[in-house]
Amino acid sequence: MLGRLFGKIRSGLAKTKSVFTGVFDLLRGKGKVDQPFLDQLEQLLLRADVGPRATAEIVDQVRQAFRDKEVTGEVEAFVKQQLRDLLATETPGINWAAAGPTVVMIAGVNGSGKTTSIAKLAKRLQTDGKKVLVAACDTFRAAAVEQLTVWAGRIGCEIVKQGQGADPSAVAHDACEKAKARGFDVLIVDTAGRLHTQTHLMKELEKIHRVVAKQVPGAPHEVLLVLDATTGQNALTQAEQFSKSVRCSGIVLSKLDGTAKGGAVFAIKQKLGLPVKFVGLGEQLDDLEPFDPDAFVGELFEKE
Ligand SMILES: Nc1nc2c(ncn2[C@@H]2O[C@H](COP(=O)(O)OP(=O)(O)OP(=O)(O)O)[C@@H](O)[C@H]2O)c(=O)[nH]1
Ligand SMILES: [Mg+2]
Repeated sequence: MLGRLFGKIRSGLAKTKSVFTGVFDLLRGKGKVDQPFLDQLEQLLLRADVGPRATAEIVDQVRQAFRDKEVTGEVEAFVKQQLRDLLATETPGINWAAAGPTVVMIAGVNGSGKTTSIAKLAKRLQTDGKKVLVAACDTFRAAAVEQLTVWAGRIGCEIVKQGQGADPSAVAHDACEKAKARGFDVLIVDTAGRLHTQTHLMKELEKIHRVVAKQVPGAPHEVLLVLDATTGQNALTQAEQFSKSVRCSGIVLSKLDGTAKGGAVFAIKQKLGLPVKFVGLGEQLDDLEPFDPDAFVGELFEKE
């Protein structure tokens, strides 16, 4: 089981890893930690989507610690530790409600992977023994309700839905009532894709937020923003803009399998302070993993 899981993370990270190869080749090479070395480290980290701020911080720390010293294994270990520290979080996994249902709201732009991630998360939590309910609050498109219904059927979890065009907050309200009355452990709320510039849709999201907060104490316990990893630094801009309207608690980074831009996790955490809680590694139900910073950094630096 562990081998298979590790294999999936490994293959899911293959593309991201290929751009980090330059970083570890440099760190495992010969020479001195001089200005050309630091410049090259900077270029390579930027190319790996680590982002300007996080990159500047790492390069600065390396300069301070090793200036004009020989490049040894210590420099590599130091950079790895810097990368791990960037991702360190006090709130890994789901923030569970002390009592009653835990409400997880999912938000993000169109097509970022929200509905698929919900299905994967529901499956994972159900496998862990939780009683899971999903709410189809993307009432914008008929196909969206249908999509979640198909996933729920496949997983064998219950769903609360209404017709297309229904008020998403009303669906959220019903779902909260059901979750409380029927002893569900988790309610996962799907929402329609939206851009932060669509003011009325952002207001709608805030309304869903208000409704669940009123229905369930402490809810929403998580507001997870689903970001498409293939968009790299754009994902960062999206996260920044979304979190201005809705208080997000963490990120689901989807489609990591299809991109070399996974280094964006460093930029996201560094710039927004939002932890990446789960990563999507494919289109199937089993392709979601809790994000483990140590394993992530370790894997990036693992030689083939
Ligand atoms: N390769 C890969 N594809 C993914 C992953 N997650 C989602 N997808 C695909 O991305 C596409 C969009 O996924 P959805 O879950 O429908 O995205 P959404 O955010 O709900 O979309 P809207 O509701 O239209 O805003 C689908 O084709 C998914 O199969 C992932 O981790 N890896
Ligand atoms: Mg969707």
